[in-house]
Amino acid sequence: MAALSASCLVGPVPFKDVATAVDGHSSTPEEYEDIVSGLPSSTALGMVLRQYRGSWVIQERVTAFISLQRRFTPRPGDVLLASPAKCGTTWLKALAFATMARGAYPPTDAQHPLLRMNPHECVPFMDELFTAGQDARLEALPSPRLMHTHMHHSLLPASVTDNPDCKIVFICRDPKDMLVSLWHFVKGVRPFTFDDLFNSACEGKTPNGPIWDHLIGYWSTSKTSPDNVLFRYEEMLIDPVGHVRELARFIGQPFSHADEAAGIPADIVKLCSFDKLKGQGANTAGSYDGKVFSFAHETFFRKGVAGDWVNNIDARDGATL
Ligand code: PAP
Repeated sequence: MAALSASCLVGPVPFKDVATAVDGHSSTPEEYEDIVSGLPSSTALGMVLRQYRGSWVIQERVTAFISLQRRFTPRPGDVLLASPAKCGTTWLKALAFATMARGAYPPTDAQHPLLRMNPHECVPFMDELFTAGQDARLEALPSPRLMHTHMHHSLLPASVTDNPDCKIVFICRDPKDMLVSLWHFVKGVRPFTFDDLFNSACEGKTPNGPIWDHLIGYWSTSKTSPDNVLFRYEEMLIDPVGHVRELARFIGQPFSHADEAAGIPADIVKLCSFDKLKGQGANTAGSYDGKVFSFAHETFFRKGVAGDWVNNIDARDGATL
């Protein structure tokens, strides 16, 4: 599809349609490299991690996070999705995009973007764009923008966290299910065992670890700030329509009586359901190609259930898969 011209659009638009029209590249100041080399480091799971402001960050991402903190300028209406890895990001991206963009793209539209592209192509991953020096692509997006990060809350710039015009939606999940999901996701491409992963996670040394600090950071702000909301993957599975309503309210686009009468919330849930998305050609083929990692689109869809850890982790001994 031809790249969209962002100037005449209302967001969010499918990121992939706009991104190809912009080729922003920003260099990393040497000063950032000096900061990275002075940080504590640890090798875990075949990766070099740096401890940056309490979080273990993949070395290649640290300069990106510094750039993001210093250069990212939020706009009124921005919505930031946040999550640890493997907690339901793909689903939340789909639901948030379908909810925010329902005016331009009704969820029953046969041409809906989520039927032709992976949710990660619809909603940009800020950490990767700053790592790849492609953050100018975010500037090309029309407002309101919908974006995603795996960063800890404590690493986000104050211009985002102290900004009532910028909403943050965090999704979390039982860490045991998260680890099992992560293991299946990376096992073909990473040289470590599940025991290695489990033990590293218990030491806090996974990318964007420790998991508990990641959760507590967003959980506590969700309790104190009306601009932060926390969703649990397990609760979303039980009541997806209720969560879509809450999401729409939270971002300031509540469903009208007409939307409800037309069944829009249920249609969004149906469009973004595990089975529907997993079966789309855009998700059975193609790949996500980042500067640090590449993954086939199909690997973002495995089981989509809660509690699968019982089939994978021996509760008496900890981990073995
Ligand atoms: P990411 O961090 O790489 O983006 P993320 O989407 O957060 O991954 O998590 C993937 C999990 O969400 C997978 O869980 P599982 O391994 O336990 O099965 C994946 O199956 C699940 N998932 C993906 N899409 C959906 C969906 N539409 N509904 C429910 N679960 C989903």
